[in-house]
Amino acid sequence: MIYLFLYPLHTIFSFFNVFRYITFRTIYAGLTAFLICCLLCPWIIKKLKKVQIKQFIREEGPRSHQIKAGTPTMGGLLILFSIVTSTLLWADLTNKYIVILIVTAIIFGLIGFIDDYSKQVKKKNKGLSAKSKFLLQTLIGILIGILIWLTPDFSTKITFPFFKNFTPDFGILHILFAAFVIVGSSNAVNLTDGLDGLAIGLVIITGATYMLFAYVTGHINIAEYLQINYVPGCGEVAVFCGALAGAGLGFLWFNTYPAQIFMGDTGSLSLGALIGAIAVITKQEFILVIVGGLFVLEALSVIIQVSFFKISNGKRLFKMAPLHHHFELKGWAEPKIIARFWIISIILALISISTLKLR
Ligand code: 57M
Repeated sequence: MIYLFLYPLHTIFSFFNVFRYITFRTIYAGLTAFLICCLLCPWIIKKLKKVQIKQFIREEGPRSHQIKAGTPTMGGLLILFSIVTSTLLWADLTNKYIVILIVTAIIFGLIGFIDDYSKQVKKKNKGLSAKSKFLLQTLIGILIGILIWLTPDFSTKITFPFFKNFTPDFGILHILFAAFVIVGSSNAVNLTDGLDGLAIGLVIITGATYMLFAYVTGHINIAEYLQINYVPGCGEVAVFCGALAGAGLGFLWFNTYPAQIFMGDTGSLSLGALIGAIAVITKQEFILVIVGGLFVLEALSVIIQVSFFKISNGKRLFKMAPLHHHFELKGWAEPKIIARFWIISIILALISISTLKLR
C-alpha cells in the first residue's frame, strides 16, 4: 500500500521518490516483518498455551524429544501474518507475482492448519492422512502452476545452472513442472522441521538468496550482463523475499533452541511451497537443488531409508530419518546439528550465487 499511495506523492514531496526503489522496499519489508513477528510472538505463545494448541510427540522419536511435549505449535500462523502484512505494506500489489505468492502462502498455510488442527483434535501427532495431504498439495500446486503460466511475459523455457544455451521450452507442461517443484519443496521443508530453529534458519538463508536472484532476474541490464533470463516484474519478488526472511528472523528469535514455539505444518508446508513458487517465478528452479541442498538431503534420507527398509526386510541405512535424527542418535547435541546444517546451507547459498557468473 505504501508504494501505491505514497510513491505518487513524490511529485510534491521528493523524499517519497525513495519508495520506487525495490532495494529500499525489500529492506523495509524485511524489517517490518521482523518487527511484527518479534513483537507479536510472546502474545501468540501465551494464546496458544491458553487454548492448548500444543505439540504431541511421536513415541518412535528420539527420547530427547519427549521433553518437548506441550510446546505451543502452529506458530506458522504468525509467520504468514507477518509476511503477508509486510508485503501488503511494501510491495507493488498490482504485480501479478506478488498476488500469486500471497495466494500460495494463504492456501498452503490452510492445508497445514487443517493438518495441525486435526492433530489437536486427535490429540496425537497424526494429522491428515499422507495421501489426502499430498492430493491437496498437488491440486493447489497445479493451480499455482496455472496462475504462473497465465502470467503475461512469463516464459515456459527452463534454465539450468552452467548451461546458458540449454533452455528447453516446456510449454503447457510447465504447469506440472511448477507443481512438482512447489509440492516437492513444501514436503522437503516439512520433513526438515524436526529440530529447534533448523527449518526456519534454512528458510531464511534460502529466502535471502532468492531475494538476490529475484532482483537480478527482474533487472533487464543486469540479466543481460549475466546472460540469465529476464523476467519482467520479477524484481518485485525480492520485496516478498525480504518479508519472508524478515519474518523468519523474527520467528527464529523464539524458535531457537530450546524452542518456545514450533511453526507446525501451517508454517512448514507454506514456507516450503513459497520457496518452490519463488524458484519457479525467478526461473532458478535447479538452483534450488543447490541452495536448498539441506532440504533435498533431508527428503532424500527419508526416501532412501524407507526404500532400504522395504527391500532389506526391516534394515535401516540411517539410525533414523530424516537426517537430523540420524545425527541425534549418533550423540550430536541438537544445537550442534542445527548450527552445522546452517553453515552448510550458507556455503551452498554462496556456491549457488556463484553460478550466476559460471555460465
Ligand atoms: C514433519 N515433524 C516433526 C512441529 C513442526 C515418513 C516419515 C519420515 C515422516 C516423518 C514425519 O512425520 N514428518 C512430519 C516433521 C515434529 O515437528 C512438528 O511438525 C511440524 C513440522 N511439520 O513445526 O510442529 C517433531 O519435530 C520436533 N521439532 C523440534 N523443533 C522444532 O522447531 O524439536 C519440530 C520443530 C516435533 C518435535 O519433536 O514433535 C517430526 O519429526 O515428526 N516422520 C519422521 O520424521 C519420524 N521418522 C521416522 O519415522 N523415521 C523412520 C522411517 C519412517 C523413515 C525411520 O527412520 O525408521 C520422526 N518423527 C518424530 N520423531 N516425531 C521420528 C522421530
